[in-house]
Amino acid sequence: MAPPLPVLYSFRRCPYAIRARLVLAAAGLEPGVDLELREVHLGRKPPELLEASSAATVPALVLPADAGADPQGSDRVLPDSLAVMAWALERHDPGDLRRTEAAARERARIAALIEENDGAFKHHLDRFKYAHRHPGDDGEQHRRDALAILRGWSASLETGGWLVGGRPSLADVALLPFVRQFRLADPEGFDRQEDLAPLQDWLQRFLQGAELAAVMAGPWAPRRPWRSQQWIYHLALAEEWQEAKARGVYERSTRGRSLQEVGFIHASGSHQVEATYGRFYADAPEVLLLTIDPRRLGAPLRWEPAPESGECFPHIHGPLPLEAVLAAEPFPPPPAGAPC
Ligand SMILES: N[C@@H](CCC(=O)N[C@@H](CS)C(=O)NCC(=O)O)C(=O)O
Repeated sequence: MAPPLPVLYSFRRCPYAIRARLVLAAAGLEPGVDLELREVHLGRKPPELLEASSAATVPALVLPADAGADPQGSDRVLPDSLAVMAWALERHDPGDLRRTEAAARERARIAALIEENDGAFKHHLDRFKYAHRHPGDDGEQHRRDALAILRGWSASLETGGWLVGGRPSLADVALLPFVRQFRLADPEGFDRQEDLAPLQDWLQRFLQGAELAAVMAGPWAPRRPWRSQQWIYHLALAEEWQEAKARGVYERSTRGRSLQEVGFIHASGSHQVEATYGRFYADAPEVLLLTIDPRRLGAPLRWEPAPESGECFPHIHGPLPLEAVLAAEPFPPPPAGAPC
């Protein structure tokens, strides 16, 4: 069997995820071949991401344990774009994006630009672009503050050039997706800034280049949680799940029957969900699929045969604690929309 691929949790238009995908591509790592690319719905994060990374932001790269080196080893998680980019370039940096051979001052300049982008520029960008999320803040002032930073970057660019040392560096790759996002908030306003001509040219080359087009194209896995054999699943009526959340514990066994009546809570393995839904829930109004981490159950879990078919199903012999439920999602999942 082929060894599992690293998994990149991503979101198509997230600037952090875009820069990670750009650098992975620059390092020669191809989605679908060298890594699995999973498009995340940020409002319904898959349990695997929640489990892997406490920040649960994208991008996050999960590197499978090296079973050869350490049979007991566990997956390694790179929880943010900086870690993903560093890992990728550590493996292969054909364009010397990190400037390993250049003067230390170039590397310091790269680090300082990324820090300014991820700190002050992102701060102003969010408060200008998403002004409605920051009531009381002066969005226009944040736009001016962001523009002042852009002017500084523009002044350091020769027309047709790059931020550090006359050829592309990690600073360009790391900052461009954020400047793209700033422009998208008000393209005409951005293009009207005559004193930003070198920066506009730098951005346009990026927007029209093959690298960006490649990382914005597929192959994307659909936006829904990925089933995993390590979890078990339970179909719940939305109303009963809401009640359980209010009470602090879930004690329904299956549709129309309680834990007290049956003695255990019915559940399904990852391969059994659709059939269970078809047998018992297809005509129910609002159904949720609960993804359950068996390690967080207080009660015993036993795989036991169903009397009619003999097929084994997981049974939870006690109440289901809310903290064992990694996700509660409408089932069947709503149709995947176009990534925005
Ligand atoms: N410092 C992180 C920031 C990543 C980040 O904030 N990503 C956003 C999407 S653009 C996210 O995942 N937001 C979801 C959340 O915060 O729950 C990095 O460099 O990767």
